[in-house]
Amino acid sequence: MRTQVGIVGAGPAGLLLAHLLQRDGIESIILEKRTRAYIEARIRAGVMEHWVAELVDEIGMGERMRREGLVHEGIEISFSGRRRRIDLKALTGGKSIMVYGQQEFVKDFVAARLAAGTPIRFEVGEVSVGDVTGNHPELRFTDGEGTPHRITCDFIAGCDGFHGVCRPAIPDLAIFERAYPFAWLGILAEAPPSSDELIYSSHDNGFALHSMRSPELTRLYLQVTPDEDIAEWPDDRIWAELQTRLTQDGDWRLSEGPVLQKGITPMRSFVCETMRHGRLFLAGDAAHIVPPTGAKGMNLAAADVLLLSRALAAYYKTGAITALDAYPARCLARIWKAQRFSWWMTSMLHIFPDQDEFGRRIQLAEIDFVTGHEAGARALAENYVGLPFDDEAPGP
Ligand code: FAS
Ligand code: PHB
Repeated sequence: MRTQVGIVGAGPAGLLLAHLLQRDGIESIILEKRTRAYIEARIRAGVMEHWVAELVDEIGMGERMRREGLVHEGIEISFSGRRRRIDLKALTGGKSIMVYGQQEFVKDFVAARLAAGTPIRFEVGEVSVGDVTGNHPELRFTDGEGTPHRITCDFIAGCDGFHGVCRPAIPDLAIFERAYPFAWLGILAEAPPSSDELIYSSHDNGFALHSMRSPELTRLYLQVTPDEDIAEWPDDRIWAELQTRLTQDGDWRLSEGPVLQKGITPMRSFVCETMRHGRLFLAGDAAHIVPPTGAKGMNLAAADVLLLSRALAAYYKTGAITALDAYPARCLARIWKAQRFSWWMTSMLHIFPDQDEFGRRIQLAEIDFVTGHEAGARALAENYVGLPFDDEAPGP
């Protein structure tokens, strides 16, 4: 087989990239190791930055998102027995966030890609990346019957997530990482959201988050230890702890309901600054991981592939390689700002095992400043809705 851009991974990065490339007349093939049903059922991110929702509209993919997604103009932060609202819209000149589950985004884009004729090979095995230093790198894989195949490409996009095979195919990686001394236990509950907006809560017992997926589905998270055993958390224990941590101001109760899904997500910050090797380009979680406190994961993946699609379009249109050469630096300028914001939100709102009383009071004072003073609130709001792209980012 032959294609212009071989894409490994049918997550948000790979699917959005294929869509953007096709708009510029660039063909691609997507290799995905899981089944279509699996990737469309995987519960992950929930919050889209303002520009991502606008991009989805602009590329003609916004119909169901606008019908079923929830536009939020603010978030709330609960601490020291009170709850304060951050008015995202007022603080950012009219921007908001779109609450639309990642799995819905994936469903929409898989359907659109298949309808447009982009080959998505599901349930592939043994994917490997050939020599990418030449002009026609190869992707090798086996299909569902174990038959080996090769795809000759002009470029390969490694959109295969944190545990993929593309990053390891790059020599001499420059990696930066930090592990956090806690994880998130997340549940999806068949219960109407108890508030119209997201509530981030910092309680002496630990962090909790109230989010949602629809008027019928609530998405909730609890800070737990990094090696927590989900078997130790029956539904009634989860609800009791969520009630304690989220109902700090006393007169508010969380609506409960059947727990449809539960899981534990580790918390880490990770950046691989080597986002390119020859004609292999990494995008999304293949290159970086953020703690989900800042709701940046999926949004960073979208930013990477927007920049990559523009660079590839310039190459195919004029043969120019300037934007391809500048790709890592331009992505990393945004990635590190999202890493800082995610680290800051995580450090401000979670209880650390080695934290003393002084440290807790500093945290509460910071939350008080951020929620009670415009300068602090604006800094949070601008990052939360998505920073403007840094057009003068460093790069060749
Ligand atoms: P993805 O990991 O989504 O997609 C990679 C794809 O590549 C997958 O479909 C995988 O099956 C495939 N793949 C991997 N190896 C392959 C191989 N060898 N061959 C072929 N295909 C291969 N972000 C938030 O903002 N908020 C959240 O609440 C949140 N919760 C999360 C919970 C979990 C459990 C995880 C793991 C992540 C969460 N994230 C969250 C982050 C998440 O949303 C990512 O940022 C987002 O999925 C990134 O998209 P991709 O880069 O496309 O990677
Ligand atoms: C979610 O709805 O899954 C969600 C929202 C905000 C976050 C993390 C996760 O910071």
